Amino acid sequence: MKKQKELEKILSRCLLTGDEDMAFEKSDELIDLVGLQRFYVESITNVMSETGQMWYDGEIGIAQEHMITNIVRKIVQVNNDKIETKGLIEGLAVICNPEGDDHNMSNLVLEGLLKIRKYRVTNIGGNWYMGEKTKATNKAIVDFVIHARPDVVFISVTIARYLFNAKIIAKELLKALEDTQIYLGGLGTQGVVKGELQEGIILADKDTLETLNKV
Ligand code: B12
Repeated sequence: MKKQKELEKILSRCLLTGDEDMAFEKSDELIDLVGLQRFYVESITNVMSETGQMWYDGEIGIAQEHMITNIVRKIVQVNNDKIETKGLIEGLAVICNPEGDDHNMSNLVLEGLLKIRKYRVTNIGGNWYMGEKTKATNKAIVDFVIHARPDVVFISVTIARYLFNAKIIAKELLKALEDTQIYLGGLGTQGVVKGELQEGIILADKDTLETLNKV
């Protein structure tokens, strides 16, 4: 635990200075120490929330935050690519964000965690903001997922004001996909209380691995 915290601190420092090579090196050390899954749900989340805090406190600018986000994204993508996906697959998963929400690092992390569990993953997260066309955007997301007929859908919402959109997407998917597990999670769901979601929509646990192990 102490070693993990120390390494996370060094990783944060490498990211702050834009030292990509050292950031990769420290990430590899962390993965050796705690494993890829805990690196994703603990180290990446810790380092990113610390980055957010520094930006919030005015210690770093938005450009520096973007630089850090871009390096971390590379680290997650490189590690996701290393996950072996040979043999029988468990099922198909689609990961998405609601219209308006630009936070998609969680999608990449979830992609890796599902890949480890032998899911074939389609990630349609990205910058879905399309001016005033909220309804059309949500429909595009819903239509895509329905057409894919996945076994599992992960809807990730970070900004609470887009929770409404996420709920609309979940509701539409629930109507059309009888045998699909529909999960709603992310920082934007923190204020959601048990029972608030429509029956059939699963609220992700704060402990992401707890949820992933039940999929
Ligand atoms: C990077 C970042 C950005 C980047 C996003 C880049 C990108 N393409 O992703 C940029 C700069 C674009 C950005 C913009 C904004 N951001 Co921002 N951002 C962050 C930051 C620093 C890191 C987020 C991150 O990548 N975390 C790492 C991932 C892996 O962690 P995670 O998302 O929590 O996911 C974990 C779990 O939640 C879970 N999970 C997530 N979804 C799901 C779904 C399911 C089904 C399951 C099972 C699990 C699960 O899995 C992960 C592993 O455990 C956070 C700070 C923080 N505390 O996180 C702020 C933060 C999220 N942003 C915030 C804000 C306010 C904004 C802006 C509104 C700022 C502004 N004034 O413009 C804009 C909004 C833009 C938009 N329309 O979306 C606030 C959100 C507060 C709130 N909840 O409403 C935060 C918390 C910063 C803060 N302290 O104020 N941001």
